Amino acid sequence: MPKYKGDLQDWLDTEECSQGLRPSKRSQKVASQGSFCLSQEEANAWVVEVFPNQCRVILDPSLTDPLSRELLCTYKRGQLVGRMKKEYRERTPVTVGDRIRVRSIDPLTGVVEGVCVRKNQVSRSVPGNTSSRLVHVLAANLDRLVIVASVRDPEFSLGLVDRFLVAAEFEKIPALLCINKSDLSLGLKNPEWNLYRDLGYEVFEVSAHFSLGLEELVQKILNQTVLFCGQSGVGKTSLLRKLLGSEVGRVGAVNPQTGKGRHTTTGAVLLGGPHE
Ligand SMILES: Nc1nc2c(ncn2[C@@H]2O[C@H](COP(=O)(O)OP(=O)(O)OP(=O)(O)O)[C@@H](O)[C@H]2O)c(=O)[nH]1
Ligand SMILES: [Mg+2]
Repeated sequence: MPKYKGDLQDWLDTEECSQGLRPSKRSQKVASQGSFCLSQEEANAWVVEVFPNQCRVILDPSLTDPLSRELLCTYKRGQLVGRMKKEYRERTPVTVGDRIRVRSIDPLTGVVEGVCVRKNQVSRSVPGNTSSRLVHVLAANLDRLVIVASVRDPEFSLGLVDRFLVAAEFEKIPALLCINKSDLSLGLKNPEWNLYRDLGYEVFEVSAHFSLGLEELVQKILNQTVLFCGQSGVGKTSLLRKLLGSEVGRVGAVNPQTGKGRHTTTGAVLLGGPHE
């Protein structure tokens, strides 16, 4: 299935969407039906992954079907209109972590009928899109942001950590710092990240490779919906593999010339099942 490309030819940059602030009559009708502001009680599923025009969802267990089921659902672009803001427009009407109402079509597929109001969201501007403020909402309804950085390979960067902290503070999402690759920090005295401890943030020094410090981190995020974010190559996927004990995602070696990651993971996905 095609993934986001993030350029001007991106799959949602149609004529209708690019006129974001002047939605069509049909779209206005969809919006006025209120399908973007469902109450939590009206929802019956979680979005776990988003594709062009489709998303993978997990249905809540019901009395008739006590096992939660996974469906591939279509969503309408018109549904985007409901959350359109003056300052920006969102690339998709649903994102990972959204609570939605779904109508099943058959045991494997369905249609998204509505989306709940989000308690928070983390977004970034779509790269290469300069003509309008198009944002990519990475995830919604988060209990915590785990900002991952590494001791080196790639080098620790205050600026990058700050950017994620600003996003967390803006959305009032509790954040913590996870400094990975602690196996490479031997002999390092008073590292830069101590600054964040002084500011009151919790900092966990861990090593995915050597399973160091992971237990403390697990205790902190247990039963929460958490977004792991951070620069490419810091070891987010490696950490998730260790924490979830499964073969999730692909781990990619850092470029030995530049010391930077290779953007191995390209999309967000809700792992380990939803938490209410
Ligand atoms: N020394 C050391 N290397 C690690 C550790 N954790 C991960 N790595 C290495 O760091 C590199 C990048 O790991 P990934 O898990 O792919 O990093 P990522 O943050 O998911 O990267 P992107 O998907 O590109 O954003 C790989 O070569 C890993 O083997 C660690 O604890 N210590
Ligand atoms: Mg990755």
